Amino acid sequence: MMERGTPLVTEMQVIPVAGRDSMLMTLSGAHAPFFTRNLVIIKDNAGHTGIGEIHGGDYTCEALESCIPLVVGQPIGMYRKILDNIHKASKKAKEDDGEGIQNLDISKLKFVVKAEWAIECALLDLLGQFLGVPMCELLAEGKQRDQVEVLGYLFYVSDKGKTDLPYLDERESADPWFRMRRNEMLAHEQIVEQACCLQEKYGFRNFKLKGGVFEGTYEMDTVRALKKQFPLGHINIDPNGAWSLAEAVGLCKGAQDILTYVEDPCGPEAGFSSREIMAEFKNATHLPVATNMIATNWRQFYHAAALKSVDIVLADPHFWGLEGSLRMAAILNDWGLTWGSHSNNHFDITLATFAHVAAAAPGHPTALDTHWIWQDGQDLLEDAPKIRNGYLEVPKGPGLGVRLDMKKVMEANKLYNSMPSHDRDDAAAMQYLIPGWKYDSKKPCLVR
Ligand code: GKR
Ligand code: MG
Repeated sequence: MMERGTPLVTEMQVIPVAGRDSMLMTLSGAHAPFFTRNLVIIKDNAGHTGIGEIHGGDYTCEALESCIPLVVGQPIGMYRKILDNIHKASKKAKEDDGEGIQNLDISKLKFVVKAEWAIECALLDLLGQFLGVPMCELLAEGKQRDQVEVLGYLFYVSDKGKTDLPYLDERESADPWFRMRRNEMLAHEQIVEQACCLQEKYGFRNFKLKGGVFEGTYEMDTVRALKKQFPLGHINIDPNGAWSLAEAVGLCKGAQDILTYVEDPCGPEAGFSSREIMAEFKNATHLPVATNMIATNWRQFYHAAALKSVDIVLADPHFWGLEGSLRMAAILNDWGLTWGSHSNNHFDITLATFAHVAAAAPGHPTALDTHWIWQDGQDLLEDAPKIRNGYLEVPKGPGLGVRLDMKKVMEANKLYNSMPSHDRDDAAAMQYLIPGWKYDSKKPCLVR
């Protein structure tokens, strides 16, 4: 036991893990049967365990491992100093050209993700346990709400039977959503059925359709079908910048009655950056615009704000850090803009973290993105927070307020170790559908 001050970190472990996914379609191709994440587990001499989760892959895993000497032996109360030391020690990778993900090149996602977010989370988990308060009380201005609105993230899903890849089959499940989520869903009616099934299970009132798969006109027809089914629901679409400015304006002008906001409708073109193009889109359509692609750091945000390119910044804590994401929430709220969070496939540790971060966000956040519905059931926690009536519960216990199930973690680690490659590759599955398929940031993935 420590004598005075806060407990000291005695151990930091980095455990890479993998989980199962459906053949979800996006601009970058088709999701593979497995997705990867990295877990950070930090122990202190008060006997507590803190946890954090971040994107997968060897690059991020190695970045985390290199931080261990800067974390072990330090008092948890010095977590800001620990993170500052990590920032000062970190070097920009040679291959990082600074482009970020404005073209959704997923090979660059690892440079946008901040590995130390998982360490920040684990240390705040420990500090909350030491102080006996939930993590959200330590963030920003403290807890603002008991539950956090989340949206139903709808995806077109391809027929896994067209591949020989080991996608999960849940047709025997007793749960109607689990039975549905591994099947092909490409038609408008099937996406509406997907949304109805999700509403039944999780109570969502808001939905986002992942676009960039078919021609924009087809995807907007899906949006219309969704709005018809849910006249009071908020419906959004995210084609990840696949549309040209002219196409995006043509598709969205006058669409205020069906779209609550549009996310990253267009990207860079004709020598103009995506921030300039999105500003022109907003001027032409007057639709609220969200992004997780054109403002992923403060320098990008400065230009996006100066050009008034966006109304809603989906400041994913995996990109911005917990504190950075909430600093963004405060600025947006002061400026009359809106905060939310983007997501990628994740486990329930991220889900719990999203709950705490969003619970502390000032103002009126937009319903949060989460891919969890596609992973639900693959819990690494004994007590994963629940989504009910469209809201994610905020764990009430001290720190993150959840307990890791080490048996499940080690199974997920075994799955990870059985994979020949740990990096996300959306082209491999796609090539079963379209031989020789290659990523093109301007062409929806099924349009070749
Ligand atoms: O899960 O394939 C996906 C998404 O397309 C993801 O890669 C994006 O980063 O969902 C994300 C987004 O909002 O752009
Ligand atoms: Mg997006």
